[in-house]
Amino acid sequence: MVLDLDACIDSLFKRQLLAESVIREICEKTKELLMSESNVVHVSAPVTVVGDIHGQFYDLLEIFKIGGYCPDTNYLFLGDYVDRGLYSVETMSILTCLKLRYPDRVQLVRGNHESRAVTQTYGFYTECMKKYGSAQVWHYFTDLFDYLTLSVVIDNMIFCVHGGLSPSIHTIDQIKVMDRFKEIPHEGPMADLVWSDPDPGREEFAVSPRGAGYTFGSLVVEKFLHENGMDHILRAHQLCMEGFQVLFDDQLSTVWSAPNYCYRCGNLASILEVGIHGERHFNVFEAAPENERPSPTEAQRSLFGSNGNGTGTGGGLNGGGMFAGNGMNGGSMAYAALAGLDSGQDAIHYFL
Ligand SMILES: [Mn+2]
Repeated sequence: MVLDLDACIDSLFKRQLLAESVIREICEKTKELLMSESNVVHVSAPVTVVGDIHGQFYDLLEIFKIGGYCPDTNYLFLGDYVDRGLYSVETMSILTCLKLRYPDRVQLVRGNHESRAVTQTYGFYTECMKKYGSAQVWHYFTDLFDYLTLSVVIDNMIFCVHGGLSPSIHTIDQIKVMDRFKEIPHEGPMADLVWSDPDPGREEFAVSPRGAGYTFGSLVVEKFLHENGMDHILRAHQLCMEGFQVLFDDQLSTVWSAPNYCYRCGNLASILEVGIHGERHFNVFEAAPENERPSPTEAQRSLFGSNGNGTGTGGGLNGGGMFAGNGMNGGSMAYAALAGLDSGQDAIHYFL
C-alpha cells in the first residue's frame, strides 16, 4: 500500500477518521522521522506557535483558518494535543500527518499529556476504545509520543518547551544529551520540562502543587536566559483566560490555544506569531462557532462516560487556585466536572 498523505489530510479536514492500518503506518514513519530530531530542534522565524489543544479538533481547524494552512505557515506546536476534549484522535491524526508531510515546517513538542499514564486517566485511551473498538490506535500514538522532541529554539533567541525549567538543567546543551525516547518519568529533568510552571511571586524553584515538576521564579528565568544567550522563554501548559500571559518583565510567555476549555471554561485562546525580527504577536481567538461543536450535553456525556469508575480523584480540578483541587478526595472526574469548574490544572497525584 502506498501512503497518500494528502488524501489522509483531506479526509481529516472533512472530519473523517483514518483507518487503523493507516494510523499504524503513519506512526511508524513518523517515529523514524522523529528519531533523527534532536532534543532541541532549531527553527527560524517566521513561525506560529500553538499551545495546548487538548482534543479540541474544531478549534484546531479554526487555528488553521486564522493562522494559515500548512505549508504556507510554519507551525510549532507546544504539546498537550490529547485528553479532555472529544477529538484527541482526530487532532493527533492530523498533526502526525502534517508533520510527516511537511517535516521542516511543522514541529511537535511533547507535553505532559503525551504519556501512557496521563492519557489513561484523562480521556484519550477511552476515546480510542470508543472510536476504534480496541486499544491499538492508542498504542500506536503513545509509542509515537516517546519520540517527540522536548524543546525548540527559534532563531537562537527564544527557548520553547511545554512546561518550563528544571533545577537540574542549567544549559540547553544539557537537554541535548538527555535520553528522551521513553515514557515521561515521574521526576527528573525530562518530567520537569513538561510539568513545570512559572511563579511570578517567587525568585527560585519551589515544589509544584501539581505533584510533578517545579515552580520557578524570576531569578531562575534570568539566569537561564543569560547563561544560554536567549531572550525569551515560550511555553504552554497553563490555562490563560485571555489566551496568553506574559511574565517576568517580558522574559517569559504562556500561549494557550484551547478556547472555552473543556467546552465550559469560557476562556479565550491564542496563537503566537513570531516574526522575522523576533517580534511576538498574540493572535487571540474565541471558540469555533456553535454549529461546529458538540452540544454541552454531548461534551458532558463524554466527561461522565469515561473514567467514571470513581478511582480517579478530582485532584487538580480546581477553580483557578493552584492548591484547592488537590485536597478533594474520593471525587471521580465526573464528580469534579459536575461540582465545579474544571480549570484544567492537572496534577500527577491521582495516578501515582
Ligand atoms: Mn500540560
